Amino acid sequence: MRWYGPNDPVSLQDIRQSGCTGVVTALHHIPVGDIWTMEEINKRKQMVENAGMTWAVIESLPVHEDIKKQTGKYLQYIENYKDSLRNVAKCGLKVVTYNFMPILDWMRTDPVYTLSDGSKALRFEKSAFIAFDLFLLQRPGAEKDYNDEEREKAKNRLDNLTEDEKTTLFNNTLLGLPGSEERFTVEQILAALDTYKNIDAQKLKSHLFYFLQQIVPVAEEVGLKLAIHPDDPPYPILGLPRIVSTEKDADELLNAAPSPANGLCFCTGSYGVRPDNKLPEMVRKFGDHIHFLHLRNTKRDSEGNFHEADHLDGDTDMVAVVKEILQVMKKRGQSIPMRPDHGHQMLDDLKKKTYPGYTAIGRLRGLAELRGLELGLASMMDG
Ligand code: DNO
Repeated sequence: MRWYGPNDPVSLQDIRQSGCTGVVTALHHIPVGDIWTMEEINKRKQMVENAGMTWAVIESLPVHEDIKKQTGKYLQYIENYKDSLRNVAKCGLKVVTYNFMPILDWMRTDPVYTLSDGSKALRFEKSAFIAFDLFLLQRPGAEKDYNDEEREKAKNRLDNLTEDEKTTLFNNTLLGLPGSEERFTVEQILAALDTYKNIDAQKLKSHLFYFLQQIVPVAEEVGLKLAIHPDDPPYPILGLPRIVSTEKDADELLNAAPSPANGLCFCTGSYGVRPDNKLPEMVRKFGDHIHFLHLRNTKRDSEGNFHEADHLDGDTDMVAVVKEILQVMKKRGQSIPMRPDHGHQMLDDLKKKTYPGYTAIGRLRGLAELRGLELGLASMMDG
């Protein structure tokens, strides 16, 4: 499971009791771009080991915005990243997760969407998102990103919101950075978006490829595996390019710096939002380069909305995906670290304040189901 560190309301002991043997975590207190020192890494590693688990996977070693834009001190930040990789390897860690999404990480319009059983899920509602973009954020030039029908639906959606609901939508959408309570203000987000006005998908890709060509040889040399997390949701938002959304994107970035160290965090929840991503086939194709797995499920509707479904339910055929993963692990002769990504807020957790998607019980349910599925399938394949 993911652990956000000492401030996470879900403790290491909770995580251990859920059956985890390891946690994935990050040094969220270190400013993005600064070097992770061995002292800080070892301190965290010790905490995890004292709780009877291991820390082999980092999620995430964040990439500074200057690197994504190739502005300012980006060359220095790339050198810092290399130093962090070297330190991480010296401390015995194995996998480094990162993403290349401009400005924002994952985005949802509602972190407490109520399901029919009363539990709460993360949801992305297209009209609400467009209403936020056009009328609450009032992003310059946003109109041209949507057609007449989308704009009209968004206007109706806005007209049906109370002032409080508008504030909630605004805050939800700009939740921004996982692991922090930080939200952007309108001014901050508009200013940040403006800095990307001359960066299209092709340019952002070239920046990612340059970054990879710099860091992959270092990762390979020190025995680390890199795992890039896909865009969530897997398409452009707020006029920002998103370049790790499809099978083709993954193919291109792996070819930009060919090495066993250059790999993917295969997040079924993110890739799975696009019907054109065929997940079992992707696992088969990218098998040797999948260094970390996020397993979760989403349910789309015809309006372009999606919410996070139960781990074994939804649009992704989790049985088919896990079968392919087992084949890959057999072929490679090693297991791939996996975490149940996100979980519903349910039972006692409905009364608690936790990071959206990261309650203990919902993730425990997902983990238990996925482990059962894996064991069952593995024994059938062996037999
Ligand atoms: C969301 C997570 C992402 C992920 C980063 C990796 O819950 O899966 O925030 O950690 O994109 O860099």
